[in-house]
Amino acid sequence: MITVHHLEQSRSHRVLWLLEELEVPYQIKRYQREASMLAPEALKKVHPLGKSPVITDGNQVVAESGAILSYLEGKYDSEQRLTSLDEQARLQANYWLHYAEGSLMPLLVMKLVFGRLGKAPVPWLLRPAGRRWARACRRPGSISSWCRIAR
Ligand SMILES: N[C@@H](CCC(=O)N[C@@H](CS)C(=O)NCC(=O)O)C(=O)O
Repeated sequence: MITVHHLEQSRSHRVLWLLEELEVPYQIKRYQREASMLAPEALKKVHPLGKSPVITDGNQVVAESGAILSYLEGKYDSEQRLTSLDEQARLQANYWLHYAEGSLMPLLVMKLVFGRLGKAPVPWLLRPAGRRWARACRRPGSISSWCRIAR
């Protein structure tokens, strides 16, 4: 039986979505974030990365959401319901699989971080500077292109 080590508000949803689509039985082990928003130490006992998602499938442990999706597709989509035989379509699917984590996610994380610069738990004395920096990032043509894209 597959176990999904699921951290609240995390990329683990990518894995749950695929398992549902493939109609593969699984169980969920839930983890709560620490006050710091980091994953609890318990996740390091499953995989040294200590992040979610991670799955166990018998003795096999697989971490990294993209790697997990590839593993599940390879092992559990034997009827090729989600895997296209067409090479171009497969390349496209692979592109989007890696784009999500490799290119899109860093921008979304920056957006999240910039959005919090002016708020607690940033010390109140630093919040005005944080807000100014976040505003500067939102102005067209400002600071750097990665900032603009993250808006
Ligand atoms: N590239 C990894 C990222 C894993 C990751 O950063 N997961 C976040 C949740 S979405 C996490 O565990 N955060 C808590 C922490 O970093 O301690 C993946 O795609 O699985």
